[in-house]
Amino acid sequence: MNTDANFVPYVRDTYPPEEMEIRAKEFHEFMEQRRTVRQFSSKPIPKAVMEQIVMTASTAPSGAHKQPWTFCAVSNAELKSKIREAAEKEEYTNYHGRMSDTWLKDLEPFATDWHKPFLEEAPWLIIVFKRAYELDEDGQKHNNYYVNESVGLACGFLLAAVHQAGLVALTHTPSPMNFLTKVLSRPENERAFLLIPVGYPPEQVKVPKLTRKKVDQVIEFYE
Ligand code: IYR
Repeated sequence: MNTDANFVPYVRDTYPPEEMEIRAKEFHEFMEQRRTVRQFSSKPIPKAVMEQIVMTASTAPSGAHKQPWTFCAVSNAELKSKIREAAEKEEYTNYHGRMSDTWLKDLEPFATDWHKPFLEEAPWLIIVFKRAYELDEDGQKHNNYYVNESVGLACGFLLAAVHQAGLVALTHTPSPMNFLTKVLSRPENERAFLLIPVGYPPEQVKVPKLTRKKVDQVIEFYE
């Protein structure tokens, strides 16, 4: 029902083209500095920072504004150990037969293996759950919409917020991830989507020597 009462005025600053270009360029330069990091300092990060980062993620657009996500922020050492143990068990199987030779070859530049020490080292693990449906008071199921798209967008916003805070993150996909439902006692309408360790980078950390696609490799203009 699109009655006027459902709508409120929206005002935001706009910029002339030159300033727009500078702002867009500066944001690009800022985001170009983001790198995925696989080692973390164990230096603590205040809960309030994590809360702000998650609330930025939660500003993402979502299907019918259902915000079909739950972010579990884990700093508890015992839980982190449990998560590491279960993830390494799955990853061992992945690296010893479940992943194709081509896949393993594609991963060589990143020097990954089944060991996942970052799951204990990082001060925070954010486990992102997607919510396939909601249950009302009568136990009726109400499906959410475009759940993968929505939660993917929220994770993108989260990574940008982590970067803005001067922290680093890893988008980790232990596979399969269903052990997280059990370890974190999540309800049956939630499925683990991504596991994102967040922390300070350790001093003198190294990252793979990568280049990003150039402008003409990623944009096709139709003018
Ligand atoms: N989930 C595994 C393997 C892995 C897969 C891809 I694609 C990566 O970009 C990185 C790792 C792991 O976390 O090691």
